[in-house]
Amino acid sequence: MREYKGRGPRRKKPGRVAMGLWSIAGVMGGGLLFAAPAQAAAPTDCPPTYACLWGDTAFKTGGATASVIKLKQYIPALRPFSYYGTSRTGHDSASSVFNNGSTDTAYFFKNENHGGAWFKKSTNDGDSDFTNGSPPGSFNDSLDSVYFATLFVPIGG
Ligand SMILES: [Ca+2]
Ligand SMILES: [Ca+2]
Repeated sequence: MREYKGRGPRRKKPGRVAMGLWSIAGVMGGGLLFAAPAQAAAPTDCPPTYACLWGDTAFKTGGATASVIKLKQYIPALRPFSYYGTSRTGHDSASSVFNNGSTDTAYFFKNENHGGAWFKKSTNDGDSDFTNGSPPGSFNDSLDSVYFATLFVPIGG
């Protein structure tokens, strides 16, 4: 409706325009429906604005989704951190991650201080299983630092 007012009374075939808009809405709706199964829902224990790591696959550590390491900015070394409620270190142990941040891509590195190989996850995206061969492959039990893009972006990132 707003668009009609902006374009003024000269337009004489509002019906056709309306159909065009409906067609676009239809295509977008179909695309969203098609994409829905591929997009992971944020795990409940990774709150908005955080990136999260778990020691095991399926966003769990020892069977608990609440047993998480989470960050809002960066963790230069995961070694001193342990998954919530456990004594299990974050060093070389994460097997699933999720970026539930608001805007920033999160970067996950094999070495401390953003060193070594890395992969990234945009907001509302994650990987539930580092061991299944799908990207990011070869990162299982190897992560040692995590940065949101406002803090560090690697070359090529
Ligand atoms: Ca693990
Ligand atoms: Ca490592």
